Amino acid sequence: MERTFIMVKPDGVQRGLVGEVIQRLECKGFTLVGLKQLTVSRELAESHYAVHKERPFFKSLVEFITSGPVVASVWEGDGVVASARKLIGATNPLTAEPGTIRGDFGVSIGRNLIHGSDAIETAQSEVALWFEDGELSSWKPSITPWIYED
Ligand code: IDP
Repeated sequence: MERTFIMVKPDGVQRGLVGEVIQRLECKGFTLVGLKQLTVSRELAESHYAVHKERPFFKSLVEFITSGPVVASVWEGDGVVASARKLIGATNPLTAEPGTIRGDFGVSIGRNLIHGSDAIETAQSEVALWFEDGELSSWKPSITPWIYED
């Protein structure tokens, strides 16, 4: 089953949106398989955002992500990577559609509340970067037949 990595960033934690994010993903029908709050080290932040290391906002992004606790999670479900990106909305909250997390709760690109893996391969490497195997639970919710036809 497909998995994705979702992180509520320090602004989302400070604003009390952790429950809202979890609820939206649960209500959609995805399964939570890993969850933890942590304060991110510089090393982890730089690895996570390595693809952006030449961008002008890289330094402030790393400083921001390491500035307070984040809530890291792993979710499972059919098409979860692309679907979670839709639930999250566009990178800039000002242009993100209403009904998306960023569209409903944010106004600034540097405070866009949440991260979600952008592709299946990225999701696999991000899950491995943020979680040990023993921190993830493989389980099948008993409600599964009410979410999937087979
Ligand atoms: P994504 O989070 O929607 O996948 P990316 O382009 O991968 O967007 O950028 C990673 C993160 O870097 C964004 O979520 C945002 O926090 C930050 N970021 C991207 N572009 C800018 C910018 O132009 N100014 C400040 N921060 C930015």
